[in-house]
This record gives sequence, structure tokens and C-alpha cells, in this order.
Amino acid sequence: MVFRLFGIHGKVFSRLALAVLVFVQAVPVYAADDYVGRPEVESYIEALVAEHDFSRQALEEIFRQAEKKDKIIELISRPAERRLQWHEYRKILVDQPRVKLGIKFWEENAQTLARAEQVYGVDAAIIVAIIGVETRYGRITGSYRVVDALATLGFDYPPRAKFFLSELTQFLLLAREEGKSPMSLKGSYAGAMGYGQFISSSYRNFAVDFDDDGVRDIWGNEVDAIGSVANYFARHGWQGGGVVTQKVNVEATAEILALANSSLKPNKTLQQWQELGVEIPASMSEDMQTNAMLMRMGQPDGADFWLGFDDFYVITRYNHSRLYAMAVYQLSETIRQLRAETSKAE
Ligand SMILES: [Ca+2]
Repeated sequence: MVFRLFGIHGKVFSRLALAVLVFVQAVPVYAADDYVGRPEVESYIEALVAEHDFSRQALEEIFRQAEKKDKIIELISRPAERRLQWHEYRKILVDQPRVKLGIKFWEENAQTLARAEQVYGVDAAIIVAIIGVETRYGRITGSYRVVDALATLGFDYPPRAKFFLSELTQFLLLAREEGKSPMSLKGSYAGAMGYGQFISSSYRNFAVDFDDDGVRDIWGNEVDAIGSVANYFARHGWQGGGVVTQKVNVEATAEILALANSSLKPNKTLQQWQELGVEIPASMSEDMQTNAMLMRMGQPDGADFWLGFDDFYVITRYNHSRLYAMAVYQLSETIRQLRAETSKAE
């Protein structure tokens, strides 16, 4: 949206880029033919040509090379967020190596992170934690061709077909705008790309050229990746400075158990939660009209209960999972504290 300029630039280059692509790949090493000739693929191509002025030939060449990956369907059918209890999930994501690498990533990018805080009002610790959880600070950004991931999920995974076909369109537009060959771009099994694992629509809407070199590159540029994550949070309403989440004691009534994990959005005031049997800490007694939601986080011997506030909800806009948001927040706090202690000791 901010970067309309790229759209214009992309349009000028698109035909040339795709023509070159077709030429270079005229003799494919391996033709999978998983998608060629399927009526739904044909009508998808038809629509893209009509709506977005793509070259039919170039699109047909892309689908000739796209491969259906059964592994992707297997992975999307059982995401960690649904398989694991909180204590298991936390162990994987808030681990010592990730904390240490986070401190290192912060040191290496201290200036950029400070600038991102200033420009977007988003805490450096949160930006670091997101990039840490998503890709171990850019180390694991995904090895699937995005076109394979999105074609597989768009054409061969009916539960999410609509969403992933829309992302496939966004991806083809993105590649055209950024002057990239669609076949060259890699990402996760769900088609998420780069340091912060942006899906194509997020890339188009929220990625920024934070080092001002004329290119939005969150595939390989740390500065752009940091600015883009910060922009994503700012545009989704990050406030900063307040309580994000708070562990609480509850009377585990049937009503409370039914209300826990029922909403990602803060849905009751602290006053209401108190009346239902949630013990509100004295430190929050001034804020009884503040909204919060209640979470139940599985532990080996039962569960912890936590309240989540507005900024917790913003973290879930990155990945719609309370486990994910809690892991990001706890990682961010652990990194922040350890970093402060380390610098004090030195
Ligand atoms: Ca850049």
C-alpha cells in the first residue's frame, strides 16, 4: 500500500521478466505435470490473465513446473499449535540457544532495532523474538518452492483452498512487482518467506524498504526484515508500554473453564473476570475497566491461567495462536532481561 511505486515498476518489468523466465526455462529439467490440464488450474490461469494482465504462456510454464508435495499436506494438517501442550511448545521455542542467539542478533542489529522502535513504536525485544521464533534469526527460512507450496495447498487441500489460491495470486503479483522469478523463491510449507516468514499478501501490504536501497528484501536483508516486522506490528495496533499478559489464580469453575481459551480478543473487563472468580493482582486494581481474555495453558500437572491484553492480541495477528503469542512474548522478555543483566555485568 505504502509502496505503490513498486507496483508501477513491477508492471513495466513484468512482461520482460516473464518473457526471460519462459525463455530460460524453455527446456525444463523435470516436468512434473501435476497441474497442467486440470480444469480448475486452467480456469485459475484464465482469471489471472483477465484480472491481472499476466501472460498466459508464462503462467502455463509456471504450472508446468509446479509440483504437488504430499509432505506439505501432511504438515499443514497437524500444526504444532494443535498437537502440543503449552509446556511442550514452550520447550521448543523458548530454549537457551534461541535466547543466546537472540541477544547476539540484537547486538548485531542494535542500531536498526533502535530505529525501528523509534519509527514504528514497537519494542525491539518483540521484533527480535518474532524473527527468532519464525526462523532462528534467519537461519531456517524454509526450503519449499513457494509456488509448490501454494499450488499444493490451493489446488489439493480443500479446507484452505480459497485462502491459499488467493495467496498464490498475491505471490505471483509480488514476484512480478519485485522483479523475481516465481520459481526461484523459497519458503515454508505454507508459503511463508524470509526472516519474518511473511505470506505473500503480508509481504505486499507490510514489507518495507528499511535500508532505503530501493528494494524490499525480507528474504535476505536483515534491515528490511526488522523494519517490516515492526511495520506489521504497528499496522496491527501495537501500543507498547502496557501489560501484555499476566498469570493469575482462578477458581476453576465450569464457567471459567468454558470461558478460558474461548477468545483471542480481550472480551471482558478485569472487573467482570474478578466477579467470575479470577484473582486480579493488586498491581492492576486501578485498571478494572481494562479488557482482557483468559487463557488456560497446559502444564505437565494441570494448567496455568493467564490474562491476555490488547498487545497480546496484536501478537496473535502474526499467527492466530495463543501458544505462539505466549512463546514470542516469553522469549522477548527472557532475551530482554538477560541482555540487560549481561550489559550490566560488563
Ligand atoms: Ca531494502
